[in-house]
Amino acid sequence: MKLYHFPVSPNSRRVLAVAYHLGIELELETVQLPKGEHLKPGFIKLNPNHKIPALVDGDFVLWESSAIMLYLLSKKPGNTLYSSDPETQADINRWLFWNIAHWNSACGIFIYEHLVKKFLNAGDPDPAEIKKGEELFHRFANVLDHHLKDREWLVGNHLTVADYAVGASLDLKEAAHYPADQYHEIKRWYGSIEKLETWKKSAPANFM
Ligand SMILES: N[C@@H](CCC(=O)N[C@@H](CS)C(=O)NCC(=O)O)C(=O)O
Repeated sequence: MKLYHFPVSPNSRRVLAVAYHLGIELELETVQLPKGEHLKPGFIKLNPNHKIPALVDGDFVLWESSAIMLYLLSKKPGNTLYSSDPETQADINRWLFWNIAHWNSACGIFIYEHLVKKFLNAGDPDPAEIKKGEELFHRFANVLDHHLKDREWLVGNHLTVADYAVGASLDLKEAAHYPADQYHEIKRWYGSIEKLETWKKSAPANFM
């Protein structure tokens, strides 16, 4: 299986970490976003949204990081990152959807304003966008921080794909200036993710 990715992207990293965790070897193809490689016809054919990550498994092409993680999990039945219990499964899925719909999007505003714009020479962060980002970030960080009280992991009592999914959105929290200082439970939990060998292995070699 081949993963088209950009190493610095949290959307790529969550997939990579899950693949390492499952012991699935992926052929990696870097799509240089700063050079616009995701806009070239060859890549658009794979993902018309021109977004990484994208996975190619024979004739099957899959995009969206959460869908890719679930596909990888389905290749390793009985793995501990997912569950066959319907309630636990639904709970994990809840966090995967929440992440893409709310959390990742809130974090993405800071990534775009503080990092991507620099690489595109697109000017300084827009104060109105940062304000919108702060409102969204605090709204959802409060939910996450509250949920994590007295819990080691997001679902049940062991690491699941939900931790990789939601945690990856925090990957660029310092570089992109997330307003995250006050969220102590999130900090503690993310610290546990940072200690995982699979997480360390999925880190980009260079920042950009
Ligand atoms: N919801 C998508 C988000 C993917 C995404 O936003 N990827 C960014 C990099 S972090 C991208 O490729 N952006 C290029 C573009 O939008 O043109 C996923 O989970 O895979």
